[in-house]
Amino acid sequence: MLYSIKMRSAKQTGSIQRHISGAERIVGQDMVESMVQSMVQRAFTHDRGQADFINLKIEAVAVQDIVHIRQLNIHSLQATDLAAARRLAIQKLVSAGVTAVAAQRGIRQLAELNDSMHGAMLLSAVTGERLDALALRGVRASNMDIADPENYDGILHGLGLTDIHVREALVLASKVQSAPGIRAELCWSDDLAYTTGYVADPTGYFRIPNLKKLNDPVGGRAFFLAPETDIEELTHYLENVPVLVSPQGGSVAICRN
Ligand code: WAQ
Ligand code: MG
Repeated sequence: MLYSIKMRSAKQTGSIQRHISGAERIVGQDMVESMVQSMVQRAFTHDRGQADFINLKIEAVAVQDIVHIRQLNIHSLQATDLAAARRLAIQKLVSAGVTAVAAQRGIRQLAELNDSMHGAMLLSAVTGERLDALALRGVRASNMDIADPENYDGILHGLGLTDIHVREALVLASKVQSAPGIRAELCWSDDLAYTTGYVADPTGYFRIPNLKKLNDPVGGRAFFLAPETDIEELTHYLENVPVLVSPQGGSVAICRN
């Protein structure tokens, strides 16, 4: 039997409860306890602060419901400052079929957030207009994990990518690109010191350094949708359908722009 474990943690600051960290995995029963332990530890030792509220959910996943997909290939791009990084992100979005206007509007909408969203904005890949009405909640991709963690960790390690941000973001991005109607994703972290973000499209996961200003606590994600995407169907897939991602180490490339 497989179990989905979800953790989210927060900290009360004045009258506001701020998000600290979240994590989710799908693991065999034998791994549930140790996974819970490491998630709790993470909530207590996060650089956004020490959580004073931790929510844990553990539920069985029916094996026959699981969708199996492939991990996106990883590409590491180069950009030496914020402006260059954002130009590069726009370039990648445009090559994924997002219009230049929509790409620019997407970057602006993430950059102008006053506080981190919980999930992602759904944006039109044509106009850049926001399509969901979920404000700071946004749409959360959930119920996904890697199918073969040891192999995956080995692949990432071999690329020098040992940070948990990459590990998790790549699984999320792989699920998102397998969803109906998605053209591309843009993301940067809400973790203060984590400035590398990415653009993903069906052809790969493109890491972009300096996509966020150092020590900026506001992160965000935008999913760019093809015209006439069924938003309800897409949201259901992203939030509820359990997905296991098969690691791919084969065709990793370093791209220089
Ligand atoms: N579904 C949709 N959006 C989400 C989710 C989710 N499950 N989790 C987070 N977000 C949104 C939310 O708006 C956050 O504020 C924002 O993304 C950033 O979340 O290869 O760590 O978890 O080195 O802080 C990129 C790694 C790391 C790049 C991204 O995102 C690399 C990261 P964080
Ligand atoms: Mg974070």
